Amino acid sequence: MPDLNPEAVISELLSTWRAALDQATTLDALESIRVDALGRKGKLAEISKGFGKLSPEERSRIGKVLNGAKQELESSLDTRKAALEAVALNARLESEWLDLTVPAAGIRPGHLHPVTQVQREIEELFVSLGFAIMDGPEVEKEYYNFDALNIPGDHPARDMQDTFWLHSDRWAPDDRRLLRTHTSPVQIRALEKLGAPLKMIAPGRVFRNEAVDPSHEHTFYQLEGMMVDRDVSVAHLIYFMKTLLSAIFHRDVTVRLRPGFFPFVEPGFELDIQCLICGGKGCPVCKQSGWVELLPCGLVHPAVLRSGGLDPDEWNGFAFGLGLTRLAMMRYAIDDIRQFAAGDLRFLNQF
Ligand code: FA5
Repeated sequence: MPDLNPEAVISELLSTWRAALDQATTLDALESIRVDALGRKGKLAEISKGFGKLSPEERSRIGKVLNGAKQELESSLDTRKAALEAVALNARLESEWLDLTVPAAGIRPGHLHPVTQVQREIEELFVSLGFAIMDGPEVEKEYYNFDALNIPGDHPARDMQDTFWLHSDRWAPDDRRLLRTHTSPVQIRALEKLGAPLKMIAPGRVFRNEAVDPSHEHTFYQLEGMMVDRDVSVAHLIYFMKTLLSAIFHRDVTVRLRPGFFPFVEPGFELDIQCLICGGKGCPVCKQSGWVELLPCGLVHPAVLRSGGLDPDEWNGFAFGLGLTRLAMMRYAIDDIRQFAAGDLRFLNQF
């Protein structure tokens, strides 16, 4: 210890530290004061090293002063640290402050999928024409999807619809089920349930094991339509098809009617629409043909009427199977069918 009076030295140091503590604005600054004063190699430790040379009385007197200084410093350091931490916390809270009473920006309401929008429009139209809206199961019996529609097991028409067959121990081997390949099974279900005369539409999801491309999906929507009464003719069919298309497109669209084969209609037609993506010039959607298959239809085959429990000598009718997803493509000029189920909100929010 230097020869100076230790009490005077301690008192001098204390006043320096008090001033430094008052000035300290960071936790780092506090730490360096603590190390300088109370650290193992700090100033107070230095002073206590000289205690061996002191008389017992001096040691006791100066020891008390030293301890008092330590206690004061420790407590001042704690107090100052708590104050600095409180300032830091306040600053953080201030920067993160949010006013919970400010009204929210508002929930962004969702909206119907474009295919559903078109479906609703067609439903409204047909309800106004006196048609019922029917529903059928997506997991369908082989009987309704094929046999009852005049497509027996060995019929080549089954190859036109590559099918997802389902397997379960719960179903008897001769009770085969599948994901319906079209909405036509609802024709039979509707006849069984409501009988004739009948006017119904049946929108819904259908499935095919397709090679997917801009106009083909494995999962897509169709809208079946059926009218059964006495003396229904092709003229009725064409009237309803024209009414449907002008209601959807609100303008003249070019269509063509050509013969088409479906085992459940006779005669059968394909109603194609001139491609609205390319205006008929040819593009990937219409496979460069200028035409899009949209609305196959025809007069109900007598075998189908019989499957539905009706006498074909008394009743006849027409049926159609609108490609609803393709119609939505034409309506909104969408050049890739895969957009509909991709779940991309940037696409969906445009409708
Ligand atoms: C049928 O599914 C018949 N059940 C339609 C029918 C009903 C004919 C009643 C006569 C009487 P088709 O396989 O052509 O027919 O499909 C009907 C429509 O569904 C097509 O014109 C097309 O618009 C649409 N379509 C067919 N396959 C796909 C596919 N993979 N992706 C998207 N749309 C498709």
